[in-house]
Parts: sequence; C-alpha cells; structure tokens
Amino acid sequence: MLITFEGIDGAGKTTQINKLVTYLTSQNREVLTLREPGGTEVAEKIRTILLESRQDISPIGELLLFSASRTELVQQVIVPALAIGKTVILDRFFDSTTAYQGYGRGIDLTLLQSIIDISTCGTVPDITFYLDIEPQEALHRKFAKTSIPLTFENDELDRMERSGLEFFQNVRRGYLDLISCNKDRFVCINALLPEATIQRQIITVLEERFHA
Ligand code: T5A
Repeated sequence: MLITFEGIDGAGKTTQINKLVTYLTSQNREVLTLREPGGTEVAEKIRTILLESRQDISPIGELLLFSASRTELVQQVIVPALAIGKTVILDRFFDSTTAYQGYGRGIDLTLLQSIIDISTCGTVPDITFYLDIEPQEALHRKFAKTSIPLTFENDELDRMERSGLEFFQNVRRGYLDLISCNKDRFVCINALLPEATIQRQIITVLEERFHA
C-alpha cells in the first residue's frame, strides 16, 4: 500500500508521519518511510539544489529537477518495495508538483501531467492525507519556537519557502482543487486540530482500509 501525505510547508506532515510509523510498527507492519524530493543518493543531491540553492531556478527547470528526483525514487525504491508487499509512507508525491509547480508557479497543467506520468511510471497512491492550513498560520507554526521574524523573505527559509504568501495561497488552492477532483483518494484533515486528534483520524481511516 502506498500512503502519501500532502500539504503546504509547515502543515504538520512530518509530525504525523512519525506518529503513524510508531503506530504501524507496533502493529507489526513493515513500513518504509520516504520523502520527496530525496530518498536515493542522486535524489538527495537534487533536493539540495532545489531547496538550498541561492540562485534563481526557472519554473520549468524546477519542475524537471523535482521530476528527476521522483524518477529515481520511484524506479529504485518505491516500485520494488510495493512489489514485495511493504507499506510505503511517502512525504509528498506528484500532488505536490501539481500544487506547487502548476498552481504556484503557473506551469500549464496538461504539460505538467505528462511529465508526472513519465516520472511516476503510473504509480498512484492508494490514499493521500492532505493537512489543510492557511499559509500564514503554517509559517507562524514553523517558527513558533524561535525568534526568527515571521516573514516569507527571511534567510532561514529554504528556496521554496521564500516564494511568498501569494504563492502559498495559490498552492493551497491547487490542493483544494485536486481534492475536489479526486475525492476517492484524498482524505482532507483540518491541520489546526491537536496532533493527537489528527493522528486518531488518520489511524481510523487506515484501519478501515486495511480491513477492507
Ligand atoms: N515541492 C516538493 C515542490 O515544489 N514540488 C514537488 O514536486 C515536491 C515533491 C520540500 C519542498 O519542496 C516543495 C514543497 C516544499 O516546499 P521539505 O523540507 O520537505 O521541502 O518541506 P515540507 O514537506 O513542507 O516539511 P516541513 O517540515 O516544512 O513541514 P511539515 O512536515 O508539514 O510540518 P512539521 O511536521 O515539521 O510541523 C511544523 C511545526 O508545526 C508543529 C510541529 O511541532 C513543528 O514545529 N506542529 C503542530 N503544532 C500545532 N498543532 C499541530 N497539529 C501540529 N502539527 C505539527
């Protein structure tokens, strides 16, 4: 089973994935946790370019770099793991590309879909948990425990995070459009709820799927 987590930066995906892994492991499920971009040696190098570069990257260049990272991860890790029955939990997948490069950067969605099809080899998640939060709230949450100024321009943010408020509002709109077109696959969760409440919702949905 392939389980993906989506949402804007700071929505709480990593927090929930860590809790889920602990729960599934306690149920004797063999779990493989991965993130995008990243997950292979080459994909991790691409991640560094995408997130840490101080130079501008063109929207198409950015799309192709995310897609190159994905191709490596899908072919080398995800497809083989699914083939032997592992539960794969993936922090972001192709919905991030639609939301960030499509709605955020404004790349044509038809062109984008054709590149997604190539990079995923047709791999589609069985279920996608989307954690919904307003961009300002997510930014606030990310830096709540520090004295870093709460603006989208500060140097502590990575290259993607510095894209600004309007960009993240468009990304969120993209996710909400994706959900309305893929109701069977997406589970939309209010990311403002307490961590434990969100975790219970996720486990309830997954246990129903496992037993179906
Ligand atoms: N990207 C990625 C693209 O543009 N296109 C693509 O195709 C792909 C695959 C990846 C970047 O690349 C972009 C999207 C991203 O900009 P990343 O570093 O992997 O970069 O970024 P994120 O996945 O966004 O990871 P973050 O760590 O920024 O956010 P998370 O994982 O959603 O949030 P998390 O769990 O770290 O939580 C953030 C803070 O909130 C608190 C946590 O304790 C933490 O302090 N928190 C809560 N507080 C209150 N209530 C709750 N319910 C909370 N849950 C968590």
